[in-house]
Amino acid sequence: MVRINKLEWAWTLIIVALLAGVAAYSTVLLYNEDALPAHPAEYVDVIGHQWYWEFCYPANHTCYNTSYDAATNTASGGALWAAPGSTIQINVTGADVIHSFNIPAVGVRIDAIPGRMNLFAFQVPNAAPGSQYLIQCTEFCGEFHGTMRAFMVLT
Ligand SMILES: [Cu+2]
Repeated sequence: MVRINKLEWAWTLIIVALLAGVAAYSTVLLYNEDALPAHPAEYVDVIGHQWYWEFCYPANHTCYNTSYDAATNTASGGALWAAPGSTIQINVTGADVIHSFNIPAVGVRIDAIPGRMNLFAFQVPNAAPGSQYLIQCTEFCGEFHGTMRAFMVLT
């Protein structure tokens, strides 16, 4: 029969306690990471379509379809307009297939899934009004996936 001495018990229990502590701490952290702000500066509904982004502003009941021109790397028709430094909430969904809404420079990426609304909040960079941040679909969604782009424009 194997005898476990006091030292072995001690180091086993210390490790178990450490791991339990790390697990509890990171669970709370991950949970809070997804928490939405109580009063975001604005709400924007983001809808992914083959192959363009639609931005809706519930506060003034308007929607804009963005059209991207690859030749000039510009977009017209609409944008994700946001105030510098503000915290905004985006409600992201897909109209046809799965897309993914990504603003690489800001570290925002959230899937746009038909039949599902993904809620996400982030802080807009505190940069000069007029600054533009590329938005790119990052879930392969068909023929023109590569040019499924738009811009976040600071107002
Ligand atoms: Cu897409």
